[in-house]
Amino acid sequence: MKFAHLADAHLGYEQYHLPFRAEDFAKSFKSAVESVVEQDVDIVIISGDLFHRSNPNPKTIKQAIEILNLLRRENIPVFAIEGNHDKTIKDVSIYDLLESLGLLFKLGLRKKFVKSDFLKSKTFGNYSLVYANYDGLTIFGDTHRSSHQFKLLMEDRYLPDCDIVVLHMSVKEVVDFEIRDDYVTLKDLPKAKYYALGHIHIPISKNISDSLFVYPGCPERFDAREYSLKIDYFDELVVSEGYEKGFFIVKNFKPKFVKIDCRDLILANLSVKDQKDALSKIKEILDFLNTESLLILRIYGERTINVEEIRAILERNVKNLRISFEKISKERKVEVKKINEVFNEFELSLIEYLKRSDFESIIDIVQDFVEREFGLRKREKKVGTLLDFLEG
Ligand SMILES: [Mn+2]
Repeated sequence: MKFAHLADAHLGYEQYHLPFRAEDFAKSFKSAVESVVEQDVDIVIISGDLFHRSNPNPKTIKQAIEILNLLRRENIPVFAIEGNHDKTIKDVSIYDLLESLGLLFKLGLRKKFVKSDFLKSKTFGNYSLVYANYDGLTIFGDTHRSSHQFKLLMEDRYLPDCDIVVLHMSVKEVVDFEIRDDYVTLKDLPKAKYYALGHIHIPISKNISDSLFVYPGCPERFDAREYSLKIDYFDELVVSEGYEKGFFIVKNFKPKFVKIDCRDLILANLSVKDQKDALSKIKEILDFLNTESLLILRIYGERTINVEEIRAILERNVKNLRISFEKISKERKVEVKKINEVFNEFELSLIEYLKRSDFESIIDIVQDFVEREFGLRKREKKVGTLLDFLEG
């Protein structure tokens, strides 16, 4: 069995309010699907966020129909789930519309029982859990849910162990950078051979105890973190390559990443002394730009600079420029004093005393310390008075 695994196409996303970016997202998804058709796969799995919004405009819907039609023409069934961006609480979602058109099969909980060539239903309370059975393989999945809701549903084992499970969420052990939103852990998931995941926009493929956990990522550059190239110019010029974009072809449960060409998104961070320094640094980074690229330029400096002059130079060299200037204050020298320059002898001996761990509470320590230092007997003095004494 050979399948393609895609996710997070985000069709209709006018990044930075630029209409041509929505075209880019459609182009990248189309290139991915064209590449899928060439690879002669049996099925396609889409792990959510096919659209950027749950109510895409007619133009975006038309793009989706035309692209998915490339797969239908080849009789390649598409199994999909809704992501956090394109799910809806309304009765009919955009996925239901595409399903009516025969362009995909939607997996997950529904009010109605479904049975067709590829789809089966399993009863879950008042709902039906719609899953796929293809070539003897069971493919379960569901719409994006909060980790709280997902864990509650999994307490009742709503998703059973299966061959492939399709989900749109962050799985903590799979994502090795800090997750900014909700996540689940491995123990929350059903057992499967292949976890067809969506939601994380950079490609990740991990093998954990004989199971594959795969995020294909977004086929376009969704935000500045997904740069193609990063230029840092503080003391010296440092250029680092960014992330590849694409999807996975999985043959006999072995995933292979397929790269898609998309527009460059270049992130540049510059620290400058003055306008002259800024212009000379800008001149040096021109070689890394191209007239089709998006440039996000962040300039940091102690003195205000003429951003418009820089903009005029760069605008000729890139497709779109986003430029920001942030004034930074002079580096403040932090003097690190030695402990005996800060505290007097009495305080130092108190600190040493506080480090002792053989006392039950801080009050015991203080009582004992005061008794030792000043010869006061703790039985004769109340705790409150002791504290008053210390504060005074
Ligand atoms: Mn997404």
